[in-house]
Amino acid sequence: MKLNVDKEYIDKLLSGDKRTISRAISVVENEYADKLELLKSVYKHTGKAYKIGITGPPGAGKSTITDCIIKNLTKKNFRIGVIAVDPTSPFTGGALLGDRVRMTDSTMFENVFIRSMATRGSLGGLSKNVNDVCKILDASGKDFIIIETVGVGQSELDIAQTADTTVVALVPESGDSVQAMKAGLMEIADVFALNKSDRQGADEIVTSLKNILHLRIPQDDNYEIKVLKTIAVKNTGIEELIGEIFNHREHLIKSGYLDRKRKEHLANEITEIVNLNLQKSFWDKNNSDVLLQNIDDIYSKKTDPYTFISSLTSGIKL
Ligand SMILES: Nc1nc2c(ncn2[C@@H]2O[C@H](COP(=O)(O)OP(=O)(O)OP(=O)(O)O)[C@@H](O)[C@H]2O)c(=O)[nH]1
Ligand SMILES: [Mg+2]
Repeated sequence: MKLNVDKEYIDKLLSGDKRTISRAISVVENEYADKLELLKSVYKHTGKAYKIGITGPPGAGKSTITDCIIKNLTKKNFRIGVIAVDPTSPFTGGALLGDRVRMTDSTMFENVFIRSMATRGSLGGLSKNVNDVCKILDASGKDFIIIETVGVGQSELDIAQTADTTVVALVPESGDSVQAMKAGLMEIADVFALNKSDRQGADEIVTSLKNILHLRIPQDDNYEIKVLKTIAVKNTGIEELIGEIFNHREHLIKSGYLDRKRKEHLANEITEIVNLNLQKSFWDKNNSDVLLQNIDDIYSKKTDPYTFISSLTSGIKL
């Protein structure tokens, strides 16, 4: 796909034209040739959208919550971009976000842009891709960008490196709060949504989450993390959840932490891109071949990994 990244094209993107957004996202996602030129032109138009991350275990109701949030915010005339990372597997009973969200009227259709992104196989590149897609949506005039990721493994930690406010959705049957702690969800949550709280055991989980949060080492920004009960299928508790997201945003802006957080994210993003580029260029065909040719000698102890590494990287400052 070849774009003509001129002023006219950028203006069309900034105006929120859906086809233009869609093509721009394809270009950054698929690493087409125009990608850098596009991102360079877009960068100065970013920073206005507020990014909400929603993560949690498979089937916790993340897409249902996202759907409720979209409906609520579009009623308030906000423009929303949604990125659903690694959309649902057939095992969780979840549905593709795009299928779940019913565009009930034309204003909603006009103001919401949803994109699903597959992550399987794109090792290491997930957060970079999400960041790039965020920039496109941001520049296109969205007030909020919602990023949904399934919290299994690395992706939920990545989301906290992109989002301004991270919502962690848990459910009564996802086990106790100790599990959430083990999965690293405690560290990244700015607010907890205990979804499916129509089911048994909700109050117990809320209490134990709150207890654990009290034991947490106070973070330097001293924000009290709330645990809210939601029943997304009935739109119950969503208004409160959105209220809390807005409170957190207010807190970040007033305290100056939003700028600090975004600068940290930016520095991380740049580090990650440099790392990926270095890695890619180092493991070009030649070095990969040298490793393959020497692996027998290293394995059979004719030489050792460290001597080999020194010779392979000689001339590079490590
Ligand atoms: N009882 C009950 N069911 C719910 C609630 N919220 C969502 N569900 C149901 O839970 C199932 C999974 O919901 P999704 O919103 O697709 O969950 P998800 O977290 O996006 O799932 P994945 O993307 O596959 O991880 C669906 O059948 C929903 O209808 C709730 O509050 N109560
Ligand atoms: Mg989902």
